[in-house]
Amino acid sequence: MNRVLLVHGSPRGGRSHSRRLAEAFVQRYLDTHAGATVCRREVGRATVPALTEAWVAAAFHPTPVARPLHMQADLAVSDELVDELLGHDRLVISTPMYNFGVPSGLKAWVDQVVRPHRTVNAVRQNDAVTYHPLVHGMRALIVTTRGGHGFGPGGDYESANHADRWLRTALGFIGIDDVQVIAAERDEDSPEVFAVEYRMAEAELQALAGTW
Ligand code: FMN
Repeated sequence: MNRVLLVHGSPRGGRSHSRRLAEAFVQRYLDTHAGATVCRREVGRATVPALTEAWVAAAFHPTPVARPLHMQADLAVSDELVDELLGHDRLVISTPMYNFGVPSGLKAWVDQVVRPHRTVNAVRQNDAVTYHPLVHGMRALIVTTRGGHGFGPGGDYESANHADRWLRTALGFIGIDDVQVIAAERDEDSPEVFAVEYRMAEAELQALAGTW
């Protein structure tokens, strides 16, 4: 228990606000949970392969144990990322909002870990298919920053938020339903205005860390 997988989505390093907020949260989490561990997965500054035709054919093979060797090779990265995810029980994702969604590296990571037969099962009965999530007992936190404002619950631009809201949907699809989102907005306003938002998110994260 208390094994944290920390996934960083920003292409920015030291300048990244979402990364810094998430790192501070995890540090506090480690300080308040004896025996807790953290493993970092970089997807913003490292290349996660986009899905290919070969990947789709291999992942959707009807009988996974009968996959030929070349198909197994096509899923090697996905298998590594899925194994890593399943080896943890806490998931922290840091990400900026990019063009109303998430940066492409984080999208690619999600594509690699939403895996038929491994993290979600599609069960066909007569003409209909139903989906059964295969990830159990995992809790997630999304730490996000945005240049604009009003993308949170009840905000004027909530419906334009395809970042953390989409992440919540995709994670729920594989069984990660316990998802919290903490955001700092207005990064594109003045530094003083953003600093207030940042400090509020920081305080919220620090308070959450002890009980999460
Ligand atoms: N902010 C928004 O509110 N909505 C957007 O759609 C949006 N798109 C962006 C696209 C790009 C390519 C960049 C560089 C920034 C964008 N921003 C947008 C601003 C970032 O979300 C904001 O600066 C964020 O704090 C950056 O996160 P980081 O410091 O962790 O890298």
